Amino acid sequence: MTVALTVTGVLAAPPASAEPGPNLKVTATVQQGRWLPTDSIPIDLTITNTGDATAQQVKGYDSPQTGEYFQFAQNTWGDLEYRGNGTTFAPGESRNYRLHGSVGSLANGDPVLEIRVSGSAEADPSDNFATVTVGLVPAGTTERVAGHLYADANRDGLPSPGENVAGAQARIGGPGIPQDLVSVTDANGRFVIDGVPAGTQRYLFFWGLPDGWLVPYRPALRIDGSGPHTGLDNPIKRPLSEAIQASITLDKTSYQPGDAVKATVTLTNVGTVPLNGLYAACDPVGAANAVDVTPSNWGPFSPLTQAGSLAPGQRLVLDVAGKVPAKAPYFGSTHLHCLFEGKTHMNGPGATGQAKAPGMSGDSRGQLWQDKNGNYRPDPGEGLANTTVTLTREGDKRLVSFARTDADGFATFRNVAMGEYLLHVTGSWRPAERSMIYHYAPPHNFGWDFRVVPS
Ligand SMILES: [Ca+2]
Ligand SMILES: [Ca+2]
Ligand SMILES: [Ca+2]
Repeated sequence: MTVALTVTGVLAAPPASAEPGPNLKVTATVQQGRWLPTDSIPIDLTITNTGDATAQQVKGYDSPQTGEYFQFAQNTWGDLEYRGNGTTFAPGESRNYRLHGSVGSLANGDPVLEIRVSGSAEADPSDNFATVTVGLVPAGTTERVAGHLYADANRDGLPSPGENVAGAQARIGGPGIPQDLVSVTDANGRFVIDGVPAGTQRYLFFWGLPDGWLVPYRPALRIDGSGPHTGLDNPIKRPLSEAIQASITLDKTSYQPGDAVKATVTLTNVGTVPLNGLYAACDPVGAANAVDVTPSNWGPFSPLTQAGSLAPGQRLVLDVAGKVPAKAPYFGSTHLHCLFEGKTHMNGPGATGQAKAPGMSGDSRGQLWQDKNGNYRPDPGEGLANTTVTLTREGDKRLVSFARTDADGFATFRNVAMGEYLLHVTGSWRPAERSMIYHYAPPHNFGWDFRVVPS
């Protein structure tokens, strides 16, 4: 009761800041986060003008008190930046800011800093600062990292009898770890690494694995004392391409835009174990002339369901319906290119079915040059002049066009159907590298140039 009365009494008293004018007030908080070096640490700021006049030239800055140095990020202060003109706060106005910063190490303990704001004609500076403590992971914090290494020979994505990998080295490295920490896996494939120091970039990797096995990607471990990192599952895999043969054929050799395509996709499990969780990942580069296939047309092999399966020895033929995209003639061809992957598998096989999409043609212009000054760039005077060049089709090597270079080494092949071609040079020169021309219609076109060397 006494306390309550006292508090009421304090609140009822006239505030010390009763003077007229702008009167800024700041509060600040740091999120709890077990912060580590390289973390971007947020500090939330609320600035209020409790006065009766507009605050001008309002700026913010910090004053380190104790602990690790807290480095504010570039431009994090925004319109409060103390080297700028400052900002304004109308009477009663309140705004929130989120500042970011980081620490370089944990050695000096939690940073304690004062956040201060200043403005012109401030009525009462006594509440213009707030003190915050940034809660770092205590210096010297370590964790145990332990797990299981196994070779997923039966491709079920799980540890199975006989799959333990013994005698391999599990290693952890990263910034601030001068030498990798190492544990050799025991007969059960288990490893234990003690004393892994705190940090955001703690990489677990393996040496001495059996040949040809693949290690799935694992992001860096965050070691901040909150663990646990003691049950890490580490399957290694054979490439799925060893177990699946894949092919794709299209039902026609030539299509028009909008034509229906029937693709025959043949998948054979040439391995000895069942394969599950399979799916087709098509057109990985997003080519504008790739056959459009609605994912559901893949049935269980849809990338959305990832539920395809193949029994040992099974040969599965999928009829997959698609459509030729409008852009196919720009490239002179259309294709269905797919990788066959699986949820718990790595490095599946790829297959491509391709067909012509005729109808567009145009000029193809480029340059031949000899690198007289050895800087791997065409320079003035390096063009290969007055030389006959020819184009042959990539597939059947048929000659489709010829041209002659001008004084600067430029040649133009006239009215060539869109597609891929090989360029040849007559006489005593030849292209230094494979001279493939990707002759596509605008805006997918790009010029070409080839360095030549004596043949
Ligand atoms: Ca104030
Ligand atoms: Ca297994
Ligand atoms: Ca040059």
